Amino acid sequence: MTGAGISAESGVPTFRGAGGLWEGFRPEELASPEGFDADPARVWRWYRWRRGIVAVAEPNAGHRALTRLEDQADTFLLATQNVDDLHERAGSRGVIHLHGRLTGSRCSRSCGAVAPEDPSAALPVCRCGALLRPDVVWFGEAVPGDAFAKATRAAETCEACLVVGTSALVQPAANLPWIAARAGALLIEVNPEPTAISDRCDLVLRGQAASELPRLLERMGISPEPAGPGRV
Ligand code: BJW
Ligand code: ZN
Repeated sequence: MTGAGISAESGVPTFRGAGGLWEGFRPEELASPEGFDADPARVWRWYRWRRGIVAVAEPNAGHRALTRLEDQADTFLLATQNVDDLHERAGSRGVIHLHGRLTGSRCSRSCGAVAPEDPSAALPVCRCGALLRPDVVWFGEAVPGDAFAKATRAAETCEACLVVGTSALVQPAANLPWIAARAGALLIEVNPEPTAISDRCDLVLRGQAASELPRLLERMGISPEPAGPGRV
C-alpha cells in the first residue's frame, strides 16, 4: 500500500507535515464536501495546482521498484491512496486507487454525470446545473466498495504487506496493514518518519522510498530497474 510519500521525491507534496498546507488550509478543510460547499473556487484552485504538478512530475525509483516487485511476485496487489498516476506511468498494472484519481470530475449533486476531461471553467458546471467537483474521495465519503474489498482480500491473504510513504492515519485505508498483520503477514514499512503502524512492523526501513525500495529489492536479489530498453 502506498501513500503520498512515495510521490514526494517526484515533487508531489504530501498532505501532512512540512509543506503539507496549501494557502494555510489543512487537507481536511479542502478535501471535504463541507470545504467544497464553503468555497468551491478555492477547492478547484487547489486541485488545478496539484494537477499541474502531477502533469510535469515523473515516476521515481520507488515507483519503478514496485513494478519490478510486481514482475517478480506470484501474486501482487498495489493499493494506493494517491490520486496521481505515477504508479501507472512507472508501469504498474492493475493499480487500485482507494481515493480516486486527480483527473476527471463528477457532479457534486450525484446526478450521475462524470466528465473525464479537465474542465476549463473556474467553476465548472454539470449538465444538471450543479457544480462539477473533482472525482476523488473526500473526508466523510465512502471509498469505492469494489476497490476496498479487493484490497481487504489481499490484506487478509498476503504473505507480506509493504506500507510505503503513508502516515497510516486515514481510515479505512489505514486499517489494511493491521488486517494483514493480524492475518500473519510480514509487515514492512518504508518511511523516513515513525507512523501509526511502525511499532507493529516486522521490518522498518527508515528512509526515503526512492532509495529504500531499490535497496530492499537488491537485498531480495531482484534488480530494481528494468533491464534493457524498458518494459513493454
Ligand atoms: C515519505 C517520503 C519519502 C515523506 N519516502 N515516505 C476519527 C477516528 C477515525 C476515523 C475518523 C475519525 N474522524 C473521521 C474519520 C474518518 C476519516 C479519517 O480517517 N480521518 C482521520 C484523519 C482521523 N476517513 C474518512 O472520512 C474516509 N471515509 C469514511 O470514513 O467514510 C465512512 C463512510 C462509510 C459509508 C458511507 C459514507 C461514509 C475517507 C477518507 C478520504 C481521504 N481523502 C484524502 C483526499 C483524497 C483526494 C485528494 O488527494 O485530494 O486522501 S485526504 C488525504 O489523506 C488523501 C490521502 O490519500 C490520505 C492519506 O494521506 P497519506 O498518503 O498518508 O499522506 P500523509 O501526508 O499523511 O503522509 C505522508 C507520509 O509520507 C508521511 O508519513 C511521511 O513521513 C512520508 N514521507 N517523504 C517515503 N520520500
Ligand atoms: Zn449533475
